[in-house]
Amino acid sequence: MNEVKLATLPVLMAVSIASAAQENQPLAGVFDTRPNVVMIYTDDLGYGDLECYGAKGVKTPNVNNLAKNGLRFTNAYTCASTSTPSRYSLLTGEYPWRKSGTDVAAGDAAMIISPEQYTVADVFKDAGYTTAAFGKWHLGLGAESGRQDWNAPIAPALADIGFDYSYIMAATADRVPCVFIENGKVANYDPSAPIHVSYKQNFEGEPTGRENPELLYNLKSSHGHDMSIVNGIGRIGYMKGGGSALWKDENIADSITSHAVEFIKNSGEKPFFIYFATNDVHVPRFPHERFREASEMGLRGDAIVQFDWCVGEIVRALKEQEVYENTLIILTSDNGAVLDDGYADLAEELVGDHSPTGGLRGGKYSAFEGGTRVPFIVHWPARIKKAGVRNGLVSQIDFLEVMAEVAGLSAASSLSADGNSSQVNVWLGNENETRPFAVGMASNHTLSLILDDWKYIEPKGGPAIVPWGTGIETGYSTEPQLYKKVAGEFDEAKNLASEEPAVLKAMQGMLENIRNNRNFWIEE
Ligand code: NG6
Ligand code: CA
Repeated sequence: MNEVKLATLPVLMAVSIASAAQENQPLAGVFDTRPNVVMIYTDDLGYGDLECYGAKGVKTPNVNNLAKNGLRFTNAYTCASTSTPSRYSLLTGEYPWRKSGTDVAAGDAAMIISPEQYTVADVFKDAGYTTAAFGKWHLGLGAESGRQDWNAPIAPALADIGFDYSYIMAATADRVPCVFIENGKVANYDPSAPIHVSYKQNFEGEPTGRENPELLYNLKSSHGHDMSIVNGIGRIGYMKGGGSALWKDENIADSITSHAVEFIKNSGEKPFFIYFATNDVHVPRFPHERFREASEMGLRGDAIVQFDWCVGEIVRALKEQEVYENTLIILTSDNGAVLDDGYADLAEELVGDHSPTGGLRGGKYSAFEGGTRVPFIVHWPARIKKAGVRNGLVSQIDFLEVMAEVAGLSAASSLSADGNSSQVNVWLGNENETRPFAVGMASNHTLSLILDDWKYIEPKGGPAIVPWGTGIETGYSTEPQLYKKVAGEFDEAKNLASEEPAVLKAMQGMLENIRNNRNFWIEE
């Protein structure tokens, strides 16, 4: 049983990484059937937050449809329990802990992915696709942190890492600057209100949430979020100006969706890749009026309904363009769920009997399952003929490599530091296949190693509860933790580290191998 399997584990294959991908050519023959690809990447949507994953008090009919007619995975992992590191890994295929500066980024962070790095957008461009990014970016812009001129074109930007078109928020909705950036320039730029941004000090005469709480007319902060006020909501960081370019939080979902729909309509003959990264359901949760009270859970539930509407609009546009059949839609989340993440939006008070993590321990920020296990749906009518639930392990680390396969790129060697192209079979639904392992990173960089039946959380000190008011258990401990799957779920209440020393040792060795070797893989 487990011992036998574990004994064969740490077999290592060190494969060199392609420094550039010029040698990659689209494969002849697959050209005409290559799908369009839409990656729908949600923010802070927990494992249990969609109706098709057991959500209560909220309806998600559009997502349910994708799950019903596609594949719904129950053991899919993101690479980290916060946004920036997860997104870094998703787009580059490199674990976030290999590269410094991939922690939750400020709104004035320099671009974290360097133009020399090969990204999933480059994969698609090399394969002859048109590429676009919409919504939350949170991976930095410009050459130097804190030195961007927001009143001029910013470089490097997304065009330098493979995106033909982009309409993004620099960081998060709770971080300044609160403007959309289209192809490296502030969208709807208002010359009468030049934009200044600082994460160090306020601009003279500008109100802040800390000093002027009476101006927080749309949402009050519960912790932090007490610097600049935009649209009656306190933010992280200081900004001045923006004028008519400032976003209204209630319109964010509409703005990114309408731009994505427009892009689909104008896509022309080439296949396209869309990275559609929603602001929902991150804080500040301030959905449009037409979604208010659409759920039984207040603003957080309403934001889920709004998200589902966005999915419906994308699907509708694909159908109108008659490309729905041959479009691969992947829907997943950057990290697990959180209720109170810094605004008094009653998420905790109104949650009722809904479990945002689907009963998993921990949540956003944590090493426990609630931090990195996420919804994961794959939908591609032309290709996936047998819909259903898949229980195999999946990791977002493979996105770049799997997409290279889907786009028909022939690669002489590995295209990423840590992804594995063979996982295309798992992603497209081969029932008998599973990833041999997944690695997750908590907010203090504690790593977890996940196998089919065992989960190991490495020892590292830290507070037992996220210290800034979310109430979430971190899973940090100075002791090693070893959890076993019981009836399909890791029992993260029962640490078996001292009872199962052989398993513990094997997993510790394997994690060290992964840490020390790019392209670590286990031979079948
Ligand atoms: C935290 C913020 C939280 C959220 C998070 C990043 C406070 C008190 N909390 O520091 O609100 O913005 O960073 O979330 O400021 S993420 O999903 O983008 O990683
Ligand atoms: Ca997030």
